Amino acid sequence: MERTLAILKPSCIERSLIGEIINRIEKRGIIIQGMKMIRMTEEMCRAHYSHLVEKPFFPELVKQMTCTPVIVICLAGVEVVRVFREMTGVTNGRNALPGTLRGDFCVSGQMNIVHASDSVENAQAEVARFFSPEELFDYVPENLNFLYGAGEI
Ligand code: FUP
Repeated sequence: MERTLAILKPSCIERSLIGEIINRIEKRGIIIQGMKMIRMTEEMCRAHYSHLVEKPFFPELVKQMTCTPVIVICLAGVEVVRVFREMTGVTNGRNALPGTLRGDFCVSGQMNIVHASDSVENAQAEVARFFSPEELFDYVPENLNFLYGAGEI
């Protein structure tokens, strides 16, 4: 089973959407194996958004990601990296399809409420960056056989 990283960003926290997003994650059948509130630092932003450090909007991105605490969540499931990325929708909420988290809850490319890892490789690195091993649980629900059919896991 794969793991991926979700971050409920300051725009999610400020708009009181924490419950909505976690509700959607749970209802979809995605398993939560770690969750905590943290305050991101500029250094953490530089590591997490290393592909964007040279962009002109990077200082604004740091400001935006550090202005309130965030909630980091380790999600687990079969192909969960792709499943949660698709559930999140494209970067700009104005272009995100209805039914996605960004498409249903935001209208911005910056204040886009949720981060989702974009590849299996990045997901592994991001989960390891935000969680120590003892903060992660190999928990799966008792009803796993009703989340997935025979041979899917
Ligand atoms: P995503 O993987 O969809 O979160 O998108 P990116 O990694 O490309 O961007 C990360 C964050 O940088 C976005 F969520 C918001 C911010 N960003 C901007 O502010 N302006 C841009 O043009 C692109 C990204």
